[in-house]
Amino acid sequence: MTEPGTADHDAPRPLVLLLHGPNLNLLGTREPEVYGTATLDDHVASATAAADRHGLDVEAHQTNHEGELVELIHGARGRCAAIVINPGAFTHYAWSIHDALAAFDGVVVEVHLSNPNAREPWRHTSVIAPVATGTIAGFGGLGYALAMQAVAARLTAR
Ligand code: CA2
Repeated sequence: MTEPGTADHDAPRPLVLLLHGPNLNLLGTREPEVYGTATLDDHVASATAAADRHGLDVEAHQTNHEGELVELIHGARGRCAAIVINPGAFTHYAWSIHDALAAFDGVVVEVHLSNPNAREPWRHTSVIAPVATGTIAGFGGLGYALAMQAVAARLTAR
């Protein structure tokens, strides 16, 4: 039996699904003034390291296809404790991703490298935000570490 307030080292670690949407596979190759110089692999590695420090495991995927993101979100149901998602431009119009996330019974963190609200008006709408537990935007790659910290805090509070 585990004493209250102590870690159960035999318990399975919660799994976080880390999702990236369209064009984010190009990170590090263009627009460094907006998105920085780190590659997607760099962000996944630092997010995974941050998650590990919080006792979380990570499964990461990137896709340029809306339906594939929907399938990945469905596959998280009953399996993952949280989803951390940078939906890329799908953020601004993909209601199918909104609906899939609404059917996920866990913590959802929306992450953006840039601050879409400080950019073109069409980026100011997020159809993901209403079904996210919270949103982290504008802090570059640090946003993923902050997201993992937020997931761990939310899971502990449950
Ligand atoms: O700031 C973010 O993380 C975004 O989700 C990035 C999306 C953008 O549509 C959102 O408004 C905000 C775009 C990602 C495109 O990334 C590229 C990276 C390098 C080269 C070309 C595109």
